[in-house]
Amino acid sequence: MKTTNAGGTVIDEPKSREAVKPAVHKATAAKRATKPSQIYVDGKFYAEGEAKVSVFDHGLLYGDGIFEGIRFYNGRVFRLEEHLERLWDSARSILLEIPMSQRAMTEALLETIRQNDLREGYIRLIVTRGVGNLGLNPEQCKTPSVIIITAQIALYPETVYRNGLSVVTCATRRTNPSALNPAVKSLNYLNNVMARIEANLAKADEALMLNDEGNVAECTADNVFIVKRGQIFTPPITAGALRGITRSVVFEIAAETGIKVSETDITRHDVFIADECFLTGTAAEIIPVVKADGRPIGTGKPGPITARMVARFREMTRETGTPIYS
Ligand code: PXG
Repeated sequence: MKTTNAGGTVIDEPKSREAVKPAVHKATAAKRATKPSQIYVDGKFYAEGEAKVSVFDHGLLYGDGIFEGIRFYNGRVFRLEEHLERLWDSARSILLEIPMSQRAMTEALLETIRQNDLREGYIRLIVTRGVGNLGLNPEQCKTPSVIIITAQIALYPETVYRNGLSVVTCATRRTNPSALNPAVKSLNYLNNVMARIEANLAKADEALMLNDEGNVAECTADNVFIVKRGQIFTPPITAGALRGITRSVVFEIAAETGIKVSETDITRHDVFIADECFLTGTAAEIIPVVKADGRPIGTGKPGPITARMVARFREMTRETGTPIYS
C-alpha cells in the first residue's frame, strides 16, 4: 500500500503483489497540483517543499526519536488518545521530553488536518531528539522537534481484503527487547526495513519476524493474529510485538462478539496449521493472510472470523473518533 501526501510524496506501506495497486483519487491529484501539503514543524506550517530539518538533528543522524502513524476517517481521528499515550510512553522510555502537552499536541494535529482540508487520511507524527553535534550524546540536543505530516491514504483494493496476503518468515530477527525494546516506536526502523527487503526479495507481501526464541513477534509494520478452532491467538508484547492500537481494537471486537483472545507464544508451526491468519496495523487496518512460507492457511481463503473483524472494524472507524471540524 502507498500513501501519498497532498504534494505527491509517497510513503510505502506493506507492499503487495502486482495486483495490489494503490487507489489513486483523481480529485485528489487535481487538488495536489494546486495546493502543496502544509506540514507542521515546531509550531509553524510550511509548504512541503519548505518543511525541513537540520542535518544535525539526531533523528536523522542516529534514528533518535519516536513516531506515530495515525488515521482519520469521515472527519474523525481514530483512537487519537491511544496514539498519544503510546507516543508519550515511547518518549518516557527513551528519556525524551516532548516539548508540549498532550492537549496542545491534539490541537496541533487537528489543525494540521484542517490546514490540509482533509476528512480521510493518514498522519505521521514525529518527535526527534533535535539538533545536536556529531556525537551521539543526546545531552547535546536541547530542543526536540515536532513534525506533523498528513497524507492521502490509498487503501488496499477490496480484492486484497477478499483474497488475502502472502507472508514469508524472514531470517532477520526482531530486535531483542534487551537491546532496543520493540514496544518503543522509535525512528530506528532498520530492523523492520531489513525484514521488508527480505519479503520483497521473496516476492511476498509481508515478512513474518521471529524473536530470538524463534517465536513469532510481528510483521514489519503489523501485528499478527491466528485463529484456531474459533479462538484467536496473538503474540504477547514480551515476544517483541508493538502494542498496536489496531491490535487492541481486535481485542475489543472479540470481546463484543464473545470470541476468546489469548496472548500467547506462537510458532511458525502454529501459523501453518491455523484456520485463519490476519494482520493489524494503522495503515493496513485488518488484512487477511492466506499463505505462509508457501503453505495455504486454512482453506487458502480469508476466513469468517477475519471477515467479521474487518467488517466491525470498518464500522468503528466510520462512527468513532475525535472530531476534526467541530
Ligand atoms: N508493529 C510495528 C512494528 C509497527 O510499526 C504495528 C505493529 C501496528 O500498530 P498500530 O498501532 O498501527 O496498529 C506497527 C505500526 C504506517 C506505519 O505507515 C506504521 C507503523 C510503522 C511503519 C509505518 O502505518 N507502525
